[in-house]
Amino acid sequence: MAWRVVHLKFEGALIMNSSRQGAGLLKIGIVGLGQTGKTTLFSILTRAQRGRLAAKADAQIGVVHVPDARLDRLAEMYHPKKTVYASIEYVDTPGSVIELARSGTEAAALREMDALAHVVRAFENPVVPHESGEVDPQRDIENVELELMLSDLAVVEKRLERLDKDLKKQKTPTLEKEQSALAKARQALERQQPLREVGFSAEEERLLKGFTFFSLKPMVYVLNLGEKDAERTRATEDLAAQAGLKQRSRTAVTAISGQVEAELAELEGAEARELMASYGLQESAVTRLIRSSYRLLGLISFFTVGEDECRAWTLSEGATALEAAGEIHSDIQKGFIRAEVVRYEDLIAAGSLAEARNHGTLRLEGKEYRVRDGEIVHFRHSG
Ligand SMILES: Nc1nc2c(ncn2[C@@H]2O[C@H](COP(=O)(O)OP(=O)(O)OP(=O)(O)O)[C@@H](O)[C@H]2O)c(=O)[nH]1
Ligand SMILES: [Mg+2]
Repeated sequence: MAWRVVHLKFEGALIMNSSRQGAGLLKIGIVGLGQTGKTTLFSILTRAQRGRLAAKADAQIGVVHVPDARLDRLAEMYHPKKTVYASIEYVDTPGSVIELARSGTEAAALREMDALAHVVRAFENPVVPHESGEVDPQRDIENVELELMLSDLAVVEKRLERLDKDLKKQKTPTLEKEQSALAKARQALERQQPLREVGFSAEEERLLKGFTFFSLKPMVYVLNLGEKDAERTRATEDLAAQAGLKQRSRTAVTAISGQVEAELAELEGAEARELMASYGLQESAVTRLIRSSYRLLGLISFFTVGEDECRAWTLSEGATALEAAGEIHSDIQKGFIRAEVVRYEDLIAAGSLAEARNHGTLRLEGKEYRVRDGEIVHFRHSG
C-alpha cells in the first residue's frame, strides 16, 4: 500500500462541514445603525492585512486571516515556503441594518451570513450626530434586535400558514415536526426572545437551519468606544453589563475605539506597541474581534506542517478526522487511511515529528477521531 505524507498545495479548496452554512469561507456581516463606525471597523480589519481586499458591487468584502501565535511558532520550526492562516470573510453593509432587514434583496444577502457583528455606537462625536439624537448603546441594541426578530417572525408566520394548509391535505411526521419547531420559534419571538437563546434540540436546529433566521445567528457586539473610554479597561465590561449582554448564549462582546484603532492600523512594530501601551491595550482590536468571532462560531484550528507549507485549517468543534481530511481535499477524504496526530505542545517539546514519534506523543487515529484545537495532523491516504 502506498503511504504518502500529503504535501499541501491546494488553494482555496475549502469543503464546508455540516454545521456551517453554504460553501466557501465563513462570512460575518458587519451591521448596525447608520453612522456607528461599521466602515471604520471594516477598513481597520482589512487595512491591517493589506492586499487581501476584494471589492464587490454594493457590499464591501474583505478576507482577513486569523492571527495564531502557534502557527507562527510552527513556521519558525519548519521555515516553510508558505505560511497560510485560517481566514474569515467580513462584509461591510451600508447604512442602517433596520432598513436592510426590511428590503428584500439586501435582507436575503444578510441572511447568508454565518454570524453578525453588530457595531454599536458608544462614542460621542459632535460632528457626527446620532440618528436618534442621544448616544445610547442599550437602546440601539434593543431596537436592532427587535427589528431582526420581527423579520424572523414574519418568515415564521408565513411558513406556518403554508404548513397549516399542507397538513390539512396530508399529515406527514416531517411536516408536523417542522410545525412544532416553528411554533416554538414563534412563541420565543412573541416574547421578544432571540432564537439563539431558545435552546432548540439538535433536530429542531436542523429543521430551522434553512430559514437562516437573523436572531438564530451567533452575534458579536462590537462596542465602538470613544477615545476617552479606550483607556478605561473596564469600559467594555461595564457597558456590556449595562446593556444586558452578559451571559447570553451564542453572543460575544468586544470593544474597539474606531479612532484609536485607525491610528494603530497605520503603525507597525514598536510604534504600534507604544500606542497600544499608552491606552493599556494588550493586543489590537482586530486580533480580539477575530478571535472572539472564531470562538463564538465554535471553531477550532488544526495544523498541517511541512517544508512547503505550514497551514491552519478551520474546523467545527467536534468534527472528525475524516471531516478534517475533507477540509483539505476530497481526494484525501476519499482515500483516508489514518491520521497521524500530535498535540501542539508535544510537537514543540519534541522539536520535530520524527522526535514526537520517538517520544510516543504522535498517535495514529482513525476516521471517527475527534480532532482537537491545536493538533497537528498528517493524513495518510491512498490514491
Ligand atoms: N470620534 C469618533 N468618531 C468615529 C469613531 N468611529 C467612527 N467615527 C466617525 O463616525 C462617522 C461614521 O463612521 P463610519 O465608519 O462611516 O460609519 P458607518 O456605520 O459605516 O456609516 P454608514 O455606513 O453611513 O451607516 C465617521 O465620520 C467616522 O469618522 C470613533 O471611534 N470615534
Ligand atoms: Mg459605512
